[in-house]
Amino acid sequence: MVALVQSMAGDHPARPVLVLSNDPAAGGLVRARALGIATAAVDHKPFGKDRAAFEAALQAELDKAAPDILCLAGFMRVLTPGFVTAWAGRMLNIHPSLLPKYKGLNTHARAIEAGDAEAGCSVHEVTAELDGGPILGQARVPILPGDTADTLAARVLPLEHRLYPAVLRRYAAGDRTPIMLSGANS
Ligand code: NHR
Repeated sequence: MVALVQSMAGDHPARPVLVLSNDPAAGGLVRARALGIATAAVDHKPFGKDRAAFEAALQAELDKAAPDILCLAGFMRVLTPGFVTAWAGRMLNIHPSLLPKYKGLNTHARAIEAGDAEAGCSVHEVTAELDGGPILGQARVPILPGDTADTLAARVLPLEHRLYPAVLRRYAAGDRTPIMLSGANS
């Protein structure tokens, strides 16, 4: 999220208008405020299993800020088709695997367990199919002997911080050509 916010300056076609979290205690809200960005939080817990009511509260915050594009970054609540449809073609996510491999959770552990030679991250459009929308960019790194989910995540993270801003810049300008990054040192 910080990498995205900081990227939107100068000749970038977009500007950040709101950082919105489902966790009122999220550290990212503090960091966003320090960067001068408006913030809001909608705690999902009081809504229990009523995802639609939670999303209506999210949408109310979004209506106030009126963003053109939504970027999920570490957002861990599955969104219902109703919300996703309202934002069709305007919502991105970064997922820590080389999609279509390892949709869902615990991606790095699953890549190691499978004996894969490579892991990485994918930026994709959010559709009703979880982690299944069109891929807009990927970055790959080698999986090394002795890797754990944590060491692998630490190798992927700097590439996430490069890939997502690069994809957003092009997406905001109307370019959906996928961006592919690779290499442990790239
Ligand atoms: N919603 C839709 N409709 N489509 C996608 O592609 C989505 C989405 C919501 C979030 C991010 C995704 C990820 O990158 C994302 C993509 C959370 C879960 C999940 O199972 C799955 C995928 C992603 C994020 N969430 C549980 C839930 O019940 C809670 C898990 C938890 O809190 O740890 O919502 O990883």
